[in-house]
Amino acid sequence: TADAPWWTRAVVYQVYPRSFMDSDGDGIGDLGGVLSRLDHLSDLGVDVLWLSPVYPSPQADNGYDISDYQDIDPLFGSLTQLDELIEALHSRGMKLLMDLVVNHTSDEHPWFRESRSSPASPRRDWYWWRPPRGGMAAGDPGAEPTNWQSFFSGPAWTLDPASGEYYLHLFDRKQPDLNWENPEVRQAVHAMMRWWLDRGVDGFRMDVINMISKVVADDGHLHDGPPLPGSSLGDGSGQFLCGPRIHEFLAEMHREVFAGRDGTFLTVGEMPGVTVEDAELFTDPARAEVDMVFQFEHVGLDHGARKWDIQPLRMRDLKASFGRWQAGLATSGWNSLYWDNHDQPRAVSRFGDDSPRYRRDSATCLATLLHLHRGTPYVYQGQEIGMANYPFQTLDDFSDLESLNHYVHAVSAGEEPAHVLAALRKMSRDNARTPVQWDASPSAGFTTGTPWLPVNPDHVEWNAERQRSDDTSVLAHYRRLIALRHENPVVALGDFHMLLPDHEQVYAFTRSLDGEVLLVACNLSRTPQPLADLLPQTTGAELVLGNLPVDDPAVLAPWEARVLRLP
Ligand code: ISL
Repeated sequence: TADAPWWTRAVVYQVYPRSFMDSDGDGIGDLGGVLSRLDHLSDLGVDVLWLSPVYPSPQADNGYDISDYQDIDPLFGSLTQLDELIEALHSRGMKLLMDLVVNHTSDEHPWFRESRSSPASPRRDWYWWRPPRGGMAAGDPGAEPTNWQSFFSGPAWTLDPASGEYYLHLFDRKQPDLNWENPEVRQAVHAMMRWWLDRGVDGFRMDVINMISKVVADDGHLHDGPPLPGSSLGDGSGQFLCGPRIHEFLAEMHREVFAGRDGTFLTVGEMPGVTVEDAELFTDPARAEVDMVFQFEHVGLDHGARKWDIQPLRMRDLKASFGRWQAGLATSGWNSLYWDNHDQPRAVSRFGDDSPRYRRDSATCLATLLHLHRGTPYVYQGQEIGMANYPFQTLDDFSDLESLNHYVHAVSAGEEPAHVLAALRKMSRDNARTPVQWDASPSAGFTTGTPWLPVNPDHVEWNAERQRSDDTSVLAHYRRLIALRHENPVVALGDFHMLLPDHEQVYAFTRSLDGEVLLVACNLSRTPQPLADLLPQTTGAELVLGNLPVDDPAVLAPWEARVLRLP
């Protein structure tokens, strides 16, 4: 266990800078704000800060559309402040992960401007330019080179009238995909990454990194995907998720950027649709690709093909999924663990119970469950104080382009507006993007100006200041969980074994290492559960950490979580 990498004991905290803390009163969070709240992170005990994008950007997708990889957007501050942040984190023993968004750039990046300027441009081939589908005229309905649907609704291709060719964008039209087949593109990205490491950053969270390799025929042709029900578009994911050269590209990146460097780094690849089998290859240390991946299985269990088709989560599906990932990466590779992030609804509202009675208990129960799994836990800003979904009323309350595009497309395709809005309320990414609730003041201590997204009215009760001095708060519980991982090697490295796989209310498992066995039991319901009957081995076990005062050792109260040491 002594030679296990440092990140097996680490907890990562994600900052979405736009919504974290505003230092200049423009209503948008910034680096000055992050610098002013570092005590919050060191008090919590986290080891790594992952900073969502702060690079110059038109902000079409809140910074995931980058127009300059080697600077800071004035909206967020300056390179000098970024250097200060590196320094301030390092002096507190923390590390900084930058967000690496290189599947696509902004359409306002100089690379794309050059590429678009002419089919003869030396940068033309840095992006995916294709003529209209055979025999069709540019701009005709269905003339897009493939039928792929973009993740943000509509076709994944946009016509450039000047050349009569289309460019590919798996996300928004302002996010053209880079062509990783071109070695110059790869070299430019590697050089940029080295530049950041030389500046002192400690690694990268790699945005949709499993989409950089597309299936390309020898003649350069890209292929259609299966048609989507009720749409003229198709599902292209088979043509670009974990494509044929993905392992090669990541191994090359590792070689070109990290190999032979002094220091301790962390790389985590965001990989929608990745399978356990693929994840094991990506994270096998012997292959030197990435340290861990974000997988998406558990955040897909409560909806159908689209995230907007909401369905109830069945506990046995969650257990089967997490259990498979724990088993699949048990001997080589490593898991990252998360409930939510800036793209997902708030965990307590989605997986817990955000009613006043159970909000605190379910937030701490979910935290215990996740942090006791084997893997590196990620805390998304505000989760540590039990922040919940926002009470959106009308369409005007939403800001995210994914939500707004979906509304327009769904309604024009004949879906009932009230139904579409109901799904947005539950699933919109804006739920995660309201400002962090620092205190009970009118703008929650986030800004002296008008916040870019309204603060949740519940901040009067749910805020960091109030929880800081309360030993029973969600915040205090997170502090204890993080400390437990640091102190106890079983939490970091112990073997995982799922218990009661079919039980719909109790989520239980053991972790064991060198003869020490922890049993974790969580009641994910409002109904008391007969712990001693379900798991007799818990009788007389020592309580290591719980989220509620133990009323009856034989019974798990609603949303109670216990970490027990078995004799
Ligand atoms: O948010 C999603 C679910 O609706 C995903 O499809 C999401 O777009 C996907 O997880 C990729 O996310 C990342 O890349 C996007 C960016 O908008 C997200 O914020 C980012 O996390 C494009 O860069």
